[in-house]
Amino acid sequence: MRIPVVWSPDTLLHVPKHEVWVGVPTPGTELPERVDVILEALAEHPRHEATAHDDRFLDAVHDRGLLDFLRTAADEWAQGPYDDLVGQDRVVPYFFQTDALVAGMTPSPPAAMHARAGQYCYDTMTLVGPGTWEAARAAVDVALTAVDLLGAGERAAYGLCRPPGHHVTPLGYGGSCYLNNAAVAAEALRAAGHDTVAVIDVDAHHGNGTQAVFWERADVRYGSLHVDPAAGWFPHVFGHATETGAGAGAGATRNLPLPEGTGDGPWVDAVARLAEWASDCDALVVSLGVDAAGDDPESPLQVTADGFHAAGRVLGDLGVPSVLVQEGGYDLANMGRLVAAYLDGHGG
Ligand code: SP5
Ligand code: ZN
Repeated sequence: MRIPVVWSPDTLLHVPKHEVWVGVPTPGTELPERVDVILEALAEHPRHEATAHDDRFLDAVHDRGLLDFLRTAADEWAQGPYDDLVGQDRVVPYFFQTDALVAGMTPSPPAAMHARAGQYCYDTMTLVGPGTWEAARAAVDVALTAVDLLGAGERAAYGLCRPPGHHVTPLGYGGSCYLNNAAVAAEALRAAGHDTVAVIDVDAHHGNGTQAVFWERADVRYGSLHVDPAAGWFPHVFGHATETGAGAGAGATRNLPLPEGTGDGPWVDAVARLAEWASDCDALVVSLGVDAAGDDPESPLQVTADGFHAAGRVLGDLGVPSVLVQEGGYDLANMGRLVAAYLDGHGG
């Protein structure tokens, strides 16, 4: 049985155009064409269009301030002088209210839109434009529709979420992500009666957002393997092995940072360690980024299609209901077959 695919045409509405990196606009990497190449590679899989869901699980994951900002930001930006003045038609923060700025004082809410952006966005690579909110919200519906398919009896379902989500914290967005699709899926699985849910994140980058959402929770575990942030990789300040959760969630977070250049053998071994750690969970969310691939422009890991197939096998063998959520992966020429390889390994 091939794993059913959930998608939404609205996920194509987000067109990042640029990322601003070290002050320089570079071409966007998280492109709408990612959806096309994945759908093409999964042409033989049953396909479902996402259905609309209310905000219940989105509200469980994110603060209203972030949701309201993202929903209105593009329109408010368009009313400002930014396009006329400097030709910028996307929301790009330039001012960040860090702890270092605040210095223990109580800041007032900024009036200017170009200052407000930095209240929620923690990098300069994650631009908001017309359609960004609609696409991000559609990606949440994709994830929730995949959860629904498990309720209808499927053993696994794949949500072609775009934009991705694992870098989004309760209050902050970044890393090409706007809403945390995997975290929303985990909340929905909990509400559907699965007592313990494991989110296993195989994206090349640490999912600092998902970790933050469940940091003090024992009922949703977060395990990730990723290129070592201590070697200089995004998200830079999180993803170290010493981060294991806090409070009720002490021990419910697990991080396996890997050296640059890590290939199939040790990468699949790390997936197996996370699988064993999660083996007593009742349901699984896989944050399925495929940017650990050798040809991917955004990471130095060297995983092949065989590695993704083996990872699917290892996690599928846990034998629990599984929602697979697309995260990163930017090599348009190869990423479709990498997703297909993982799904074939995981099995229905
Ligand atoms: C979901 C996901 O995989 N997000 C990863 C975002 C990491 N981006 C880090 C970008 C670092 C600079 N890249 C320069 C590329 C120039 N276009
Ligand atoms: Zn990534």
